[in-house]
Amino acid sequence: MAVRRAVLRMAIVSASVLEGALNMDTLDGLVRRLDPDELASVVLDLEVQGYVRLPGLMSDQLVKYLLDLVSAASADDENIAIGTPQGREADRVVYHLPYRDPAFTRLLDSDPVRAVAARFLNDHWYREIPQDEPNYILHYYNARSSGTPLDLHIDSYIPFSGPELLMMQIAFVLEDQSEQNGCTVVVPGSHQSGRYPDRDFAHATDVEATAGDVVIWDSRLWHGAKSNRTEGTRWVAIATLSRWWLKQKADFPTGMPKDIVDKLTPRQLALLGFASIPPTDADDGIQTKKSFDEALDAARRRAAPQRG
Ligand SMILES: O=C(O)CCC(=O)C(=O)O
Repeated sequence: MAVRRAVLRMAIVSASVLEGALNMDTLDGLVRRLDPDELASVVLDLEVQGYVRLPGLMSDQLVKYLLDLVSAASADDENIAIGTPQGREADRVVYHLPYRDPAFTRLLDSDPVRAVAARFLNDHWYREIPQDEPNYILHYYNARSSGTPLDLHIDSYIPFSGPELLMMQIAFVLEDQSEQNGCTVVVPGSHQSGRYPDRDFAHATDVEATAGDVVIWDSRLWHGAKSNRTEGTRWVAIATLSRWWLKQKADFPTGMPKDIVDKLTPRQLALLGFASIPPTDADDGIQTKKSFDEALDAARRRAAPQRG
């Protein structure tokens, strides 16, 4: 009887592991869609306020899966980055999330993220990829848990106003974030100021959020993060998406491990920059805009052997 129960338990466990693995392959059912009204309101908030919070976008199962990966990577000494700016040693950061698990890239390829990002970052003159598909790329993608306060800054490097933007941040909230544990802060409307931030936290609004929410901001928005005054962590995975022609801050086409590349679709590879690798010389061609098929070819040629 005990043996039968154990066998049954093992079968249930392996079925749920399998189910989890299958879901993780596509993220089907793990990220909720935006209906047209919600999408219109998200777009309006981004245009007017420069940021928006999308409640409950990720399922608990997905949040746990990603949080476990980030926590494990952060516990690993090998993860300490060279060149951490002075004064930022108390922050915890896990760099290059696409190298760690395909789910991080798949999340960026999920319907709601594509719907919002394509609206702001697609190049309408990019003919090698169909216009209803994304042609923007991943600029960098790290997970962050606050330590000391992060001054108000912009991520677009230069301030400018107008309806067009170059980059946006997509923050996947993996743990509840509050004023106590170092939540993101923003200055609503500052993306249209055309000015560098004044670094005065008094103007900023706390962006409190629950694990599973996604917060998106225009990279010109003045923003930062409060200090973490708790014993716990406040993990958020932040992807910066940019126009396809901006130089990436992480060289994903060189660094992506082969075992992960093999699990991604051509569209996901293009998102990592494999469709816009600069040619080395004239023999390599003169085209910087490539198709999904060419992204797949480039990925097969360039993928780095498995790390570790
Ligand atoms: O950790 C946060 O909430 C904000 C991080 C941030 O400002 C950034 O990555 O540019």
